[in-house]
Amino acid sequence: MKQTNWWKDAVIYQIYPRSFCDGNGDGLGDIPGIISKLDYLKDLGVNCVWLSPVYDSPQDDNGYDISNYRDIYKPFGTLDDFKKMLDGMHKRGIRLVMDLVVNHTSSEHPWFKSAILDKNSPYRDYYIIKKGRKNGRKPPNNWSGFFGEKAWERIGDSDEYYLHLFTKGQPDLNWENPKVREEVKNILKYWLDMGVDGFRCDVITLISKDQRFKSVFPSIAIAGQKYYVNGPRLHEYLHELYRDVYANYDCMTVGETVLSTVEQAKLLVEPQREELSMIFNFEHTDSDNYFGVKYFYRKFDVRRLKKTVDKWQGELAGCGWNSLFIENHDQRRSAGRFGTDENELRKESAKMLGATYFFLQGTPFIYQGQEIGMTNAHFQSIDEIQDVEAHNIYNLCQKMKIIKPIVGKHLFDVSRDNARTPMQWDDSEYAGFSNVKPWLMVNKNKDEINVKQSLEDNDSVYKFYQKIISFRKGNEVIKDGEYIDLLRTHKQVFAYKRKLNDKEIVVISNFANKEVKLPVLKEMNNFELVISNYENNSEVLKPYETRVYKNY
Ligand code: TEU
Repeated sequence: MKQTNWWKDAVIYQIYPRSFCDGNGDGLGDIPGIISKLDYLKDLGVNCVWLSPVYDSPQDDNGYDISNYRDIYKPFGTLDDFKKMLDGMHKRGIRLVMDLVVNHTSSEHPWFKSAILDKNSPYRDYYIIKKGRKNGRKPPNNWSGFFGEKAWERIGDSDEYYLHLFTKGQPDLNWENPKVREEVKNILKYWLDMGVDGFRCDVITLISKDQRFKSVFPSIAIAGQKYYVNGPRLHEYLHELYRDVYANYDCMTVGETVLSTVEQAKLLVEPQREELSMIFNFEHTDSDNYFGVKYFYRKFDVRRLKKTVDKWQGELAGCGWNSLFIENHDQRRSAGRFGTDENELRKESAKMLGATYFFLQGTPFIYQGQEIGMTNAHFQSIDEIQDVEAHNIYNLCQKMKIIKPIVGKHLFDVSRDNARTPMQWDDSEYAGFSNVKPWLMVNKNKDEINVKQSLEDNDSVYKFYQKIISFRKGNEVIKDGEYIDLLRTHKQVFAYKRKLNDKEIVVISNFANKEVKLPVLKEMNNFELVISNYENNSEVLKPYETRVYKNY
């Protein structure tokens, strides 16, 4: 099958189905709700959707725990609804990328149920089940997972344990078993044959585990990562999926590569290696924390962000493809994080962030609500939060007196639920998301920040996103041009150039809430100012001002 690489021209919109739109009045978003908003997506200008999981699931981790890979979670709709949605997207020129969660299943998956019920079950070897140490009294090793839990759970009162790098309800699959890999390939084919255009591959760098299962020097979280992140057979497995499945479809894959270095990531995306189309790297999301741990808050400094962006843009040039994002369902909202979400400059800041990442080399992703400048929820108590990760870490902090003051209230500010509050469609009681009380609280600012208002206001963040999307479309300089960093050491300005032959685009953004005089702006006189968030073209950049220039 000819690979057209359509994804290099895509602008991808992420939908978190639970929080997008409730079509059947149960307080939970669903597929009919998404169908009712397809024209909205088309008008925004995106041409692809990444849909977070809609498969059948007990929802311990909001669908990232799948109990049936071939059916839809009932409260979200039916397979027929799904097909209708897919068809509606394709009719509007929008492709669909599904979430593929195959590092683990749900503990409610029939494979797992059979595996733990019966030692002779053919599914026993689908999972990673090992004898514990000390006659089963201690787990097989001291690994811990991502959500503040130990990585092993004892099976009843037997001497055996199963591995789960996320919650107990998310047992890890045993990719060493060729049958598991065949199952995964069949799942991929099932959806691709239905017409789906690709996959966002959840925690894909965790699928291969070092089979020695050795203990490590103890640490609070993610102990053992050197044995399960970028494991020994990762590349072999991914290439196998490519060879047996992806190569036969004009599809794309984007791998979630938590904790990967740029060198490791490169190996996943070099086209001749035939593994993944692109990857999500997270290094830039660590520009406001210490040690890559989001709970260890550190004041955001744009120089750290620039350094990371320069690195990934430079290293992948010519040998891989970047994915570009500033928000997703696991990250808090960007305006109050890398800019401000305080009312006065909230809009300017959201627009500035949009323009800054949108013209880098790679494929941009927009997370639902980002295009109207939705902000963090400002949770006041753990009871307002639903997310299993936040609850686990909260409980861990209660137990560990040293950690408690370090994490403190910050736990609420970094909680994933900040990004998961219901999409704000209008200013009605439940923000037009639902007509009953939603599963998670609506942000208090729904009267000021909502889609209805954004469509009426010519100066809205939404209208700005329409502009940047349309400027990107078909623009070869943005797609293929070289990335050149400018003003590298500047304390508050992020600036770069994209260059293809004689054509140049320059982006200059002020990341601070104060003006800055930039003599270099004089040199921009022979450029055309194509996009900006202020009516102003002087040598001074206003707070959170952004300007995009071109010379052709
Ligand atoms: O996230 C993987 C992941 O590493 C996260 O646990 C991340 O470290 C954390 O969310 C940061 O707060 C993926 C999905 O995106 C996430 O929603 C799932 O919970 C997780 O995998 C398990 O499937």
